[in-house]
Amino acid sequence: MHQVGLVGKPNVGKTTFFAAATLAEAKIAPYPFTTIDSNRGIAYVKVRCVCRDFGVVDNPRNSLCINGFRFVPVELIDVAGLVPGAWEGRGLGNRFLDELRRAPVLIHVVDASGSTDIEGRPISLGEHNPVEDVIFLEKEIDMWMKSILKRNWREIVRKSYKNVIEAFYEKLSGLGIARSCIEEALNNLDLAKKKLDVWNDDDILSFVRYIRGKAKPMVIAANKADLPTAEDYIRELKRKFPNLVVIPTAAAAELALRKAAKAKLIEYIPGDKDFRIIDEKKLTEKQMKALEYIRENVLKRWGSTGVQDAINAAFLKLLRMIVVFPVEDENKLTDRKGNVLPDAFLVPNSTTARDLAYLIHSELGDKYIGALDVKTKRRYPTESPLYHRQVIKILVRR
Ligand SMILES: Nc1nc2c(ncn2[C@@H]2O[C@H](COP(=O)(O)OP(=O)(O)O)[C@@H](O)[C@H]2O)c(=O)[nH]1
Ligand SMILES: [Mg+2]
Repeated sequence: MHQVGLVGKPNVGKTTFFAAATLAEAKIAPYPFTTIDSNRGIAYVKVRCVCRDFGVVDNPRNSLCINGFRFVPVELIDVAGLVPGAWEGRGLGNRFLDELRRAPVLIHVVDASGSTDIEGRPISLGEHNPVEDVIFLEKEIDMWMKSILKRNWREIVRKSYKNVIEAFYEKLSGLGIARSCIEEALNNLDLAKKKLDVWNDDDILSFVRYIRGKAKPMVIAANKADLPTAEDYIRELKRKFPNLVVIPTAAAAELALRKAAKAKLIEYIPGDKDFRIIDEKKLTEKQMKALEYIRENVLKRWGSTGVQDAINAAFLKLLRMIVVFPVEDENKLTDRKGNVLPDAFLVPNSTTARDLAYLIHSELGDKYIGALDVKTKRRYPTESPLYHRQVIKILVRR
């Protein structure tokens, strides 16, 4: 399953975000535990389902369909809080960085209200600028990657005589970094022709910076957006980091809404711009006040709690993934067992029908002879990448 890591200093709301995002309406059969363990859980990418386009009622197996929205599971990791100096092993630094190795995309949760200092200690509202946190976290990761290279530098230099990319790849592949990314960094930074013997610290740093930006793209979840000091800081974050995706979030609000929905007190679907109270008599005065606070300070101000948007942005924007719906029967839109639109797959936007066949099953890949675009009922070219929300039938050799 695709992973996304939640990172940031302590007390910004990572665990609250995690709890909210992994509290689902229903559990999905193939994944028996909605929460895998204390810091790994199932969250969802939300896309418009194709069921309404086709006017059918679906029965999903690997995902959920709620009110015409398909929720595709992804694994969310609540990484230990990061404090300055983590790369040198401070705090839970090493654990933090180890978790980070595997995640191809990150959500950096910052306290946009400015009520926690650089190490996450509570301070008064607005006192700390979250822009510093973004700079600090990027630097931590850079320093950590740089330390890995520095530690192995002689070996890398020696191996580079034969093949520079392989020399780096050997040390960086464990962090989920591809050869193509290393090659791109060398070329774009004009380091391809510079012998490794004469690289200085700045060369190494700009190299890892480039790689980190590509291999560990980050959504900034500007959390605690309900608090009055958040608005200005969110504007500043967007201005200072035009290349990052900054999404205002209120994780605590999302958690409260999902809990209320689960308790059947309100109707609310993750990502919605409002909720509906089911029976006012069932709510205590305190609950009513809390819901009203959320409506005024989160939903009306920001359009949603942002939690679902942040997860969506990580996969659909940063990783440029798409969701496709394979079926076996192009008329009934079913699998062999008669399930309508059973599966939704989150895949890179470069995925072809043949790639998808292999993702589903290696045998299916081996027997692939073509594909049918179910919407048009035409053959879909084998070399063409699939498109978002495509319903596709894989044709196989018998
Ligand atoms: N006002 C407000 N407080 C929040 C929000 N999200 C989390 N918090 C609070 O921030 C504190 C730290 O949250 P926690 O999830 O434990 O942070 P972590 O250390 O990053 O995992 C808790 O008191 C939360 O209730 C939010 O959206 N708004
Ligand atoms: Mg936590």
